[in-house]
Amino acid sequence: MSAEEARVHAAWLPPEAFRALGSRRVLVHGDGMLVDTVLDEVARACARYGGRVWHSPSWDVDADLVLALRGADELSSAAVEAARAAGEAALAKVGAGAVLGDEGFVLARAGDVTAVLADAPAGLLYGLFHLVRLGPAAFDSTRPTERHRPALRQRMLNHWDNVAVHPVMGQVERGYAGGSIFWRDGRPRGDLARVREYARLLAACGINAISVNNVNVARTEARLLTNRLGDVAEIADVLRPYGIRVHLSVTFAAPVVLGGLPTADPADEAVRAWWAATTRQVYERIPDFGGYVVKADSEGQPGPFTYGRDHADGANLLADALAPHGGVVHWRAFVYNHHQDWRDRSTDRARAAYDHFVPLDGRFRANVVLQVKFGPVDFQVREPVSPVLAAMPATRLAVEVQVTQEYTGQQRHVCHLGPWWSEVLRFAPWGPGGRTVADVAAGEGGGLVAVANVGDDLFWTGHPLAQANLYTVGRLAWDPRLDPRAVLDEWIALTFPPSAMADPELVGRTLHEIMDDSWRTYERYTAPLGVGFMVHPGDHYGPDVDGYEYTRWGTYHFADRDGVGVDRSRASGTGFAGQYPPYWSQVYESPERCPDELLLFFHHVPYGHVLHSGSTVIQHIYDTHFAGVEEVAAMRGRWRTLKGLIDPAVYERVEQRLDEQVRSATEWRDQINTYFFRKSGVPDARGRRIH
Ligand code: GCW
Repeated sequence: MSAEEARVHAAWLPPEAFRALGSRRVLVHGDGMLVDTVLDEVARACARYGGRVWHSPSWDVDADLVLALRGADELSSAAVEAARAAGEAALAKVGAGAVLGDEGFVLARAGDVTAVLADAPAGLLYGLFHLVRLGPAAFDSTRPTERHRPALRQRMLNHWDNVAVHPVMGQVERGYAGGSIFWRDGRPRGDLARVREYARLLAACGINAISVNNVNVARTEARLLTNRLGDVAEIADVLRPYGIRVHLSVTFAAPVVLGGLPTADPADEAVRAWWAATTRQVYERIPDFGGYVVKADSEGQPGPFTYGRDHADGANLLADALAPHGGVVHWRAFVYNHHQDWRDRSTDRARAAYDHFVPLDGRFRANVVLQVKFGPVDFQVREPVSPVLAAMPATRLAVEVQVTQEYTGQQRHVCHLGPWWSEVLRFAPWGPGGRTVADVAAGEGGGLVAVANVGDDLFWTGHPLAQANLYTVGRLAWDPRLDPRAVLDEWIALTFPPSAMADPELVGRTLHEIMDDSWRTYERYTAPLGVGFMVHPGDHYGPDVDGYEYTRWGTYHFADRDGVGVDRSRASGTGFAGQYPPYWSQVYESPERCPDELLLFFHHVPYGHVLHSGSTVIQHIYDTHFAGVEEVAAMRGRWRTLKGLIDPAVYERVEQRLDEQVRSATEWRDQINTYFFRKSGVPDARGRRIH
């Protein structure tokens, strides 16, 4: 182990988290690469904590824990067969049709034995990590039977990692955790042990797919598909034992830039043949390759529009090449005019994904997954849910969220996003009580895709508390109904194991106090009431209220001396509100019914407009910005109570970042408040200092 490896933070898999498991007598039964992974994990834990492990022994053994494949041969061990029978009985009780599938498992108690049964090796691996999460509770004699299956089939991370350092975006586009764990200066980073640790962490929270390069595909990265495929295969080999499939971002222009063809037109036979042949070679090298991720006709990336074709033509071209091998294409719906004239009030970026894609519903091949950003604009701290998610019943849809905190404090601010994603996934686009966004993502075999926040930083994510965002996104993809607070509990108990803490109760309570509401706190001190942006152009960090106001990017707030906000109503605005099914369309259309937090996303209102909260818009802006900074100061105070109680390296890193968060939040408060005071001339009702 190198000195660096020794220092890399263990995140949610410290050895201590394996204590309960590692001190037991464990029997693993079944075969397969992922069963070997289970065995390896158990063996390491047992070596450390004094337990024992057997693999399909032919003699009778006494075990405390049995992890078995249902289809594996009978064993002569009575305890094992009893455990298996208990698992089967438990399954039968859940009812017919209660299948476990490729990734599910059942956990049951048989006498003194805990049994985990699965149909496939991946199920055993997920069962193992479930046991780790449960800790000693997995061995409670009263433990009830549980059956677990992922709600979403595809639980994917997109890395926006560049192979060669990009002159503006660097090694990782929107990366806030150092370099890439895969690439450095044009080459593989060469630390596959670190990639393996990463795979473990991801499997332990339920992620089963990763794309390893940026969706903006430059020259060097394009070649990962062909003559640099070996670099991708090496990563795939390391991820495979943890049940994670590799995907690749490709450029739509690949037939031209790599194949030397004169065109990339989807209707051209030579282009189709090139994609088919190239894809065949990918599968020869990486038999379980997941597929392609494509950003086409978006922010300067090439796409089918060049040839007068639409996005269905483009996506289907790649889907046809992947279909014989079982691959999928994740085609991104993030398509809009990034050369908008700010004077042009008829164009609305929020409308773009719907306008481009909804007319194509029904035309995509079965192995196309349309990847839709959760909101209509761009990963803001508050946006309505994208109406595309309710408008394409004949298309497989994946919801895309951003774990990397581009717009939410860049891993310098604590901003725990679990509650936000949970709100999005639970949102019912057809009205309260109806199907949810999570149902949509589950139903048609789509999934959840998250832009990763990981780099080669020793804490993985820059801000140690941002690890919780990565953990949470995996867990919510596995089960979107989980309470984000409970998920945070899991993360806390794994990362700060109670058995290794002097005062676990204080640590847990303090982390909840700091993190639970931190997303809303961030919302309070940044752009108000859903209006979005107001960030410094380019790097997107810190306030710059008019930074984007007269640019081509379509992200405006339209503040003047009388009011602020974007009129997206049908009656007098861009009509975006009309893209929703009737219930929400009516709610959003009306400034009276529109939820406060989205008011300025949908309406331009006077500063004196009274919110549901009873406050005026201008007073709300002042109040939330003062409150937000106070909350951040309180977070810092709380964190300081943990000094000496947790790993000093974690303590110090977070403390430094909290100092920056206090500074930055103060800057946000003062710029936003001053801006709106100067625009409106309305003083703060409470007479606080505005500059
Ligand atoms: O949020 C924006 C980012 C771009 C990114 C783009 C996208 C990868 O500012 O850096 O490009 O979204 O999602 O494609």
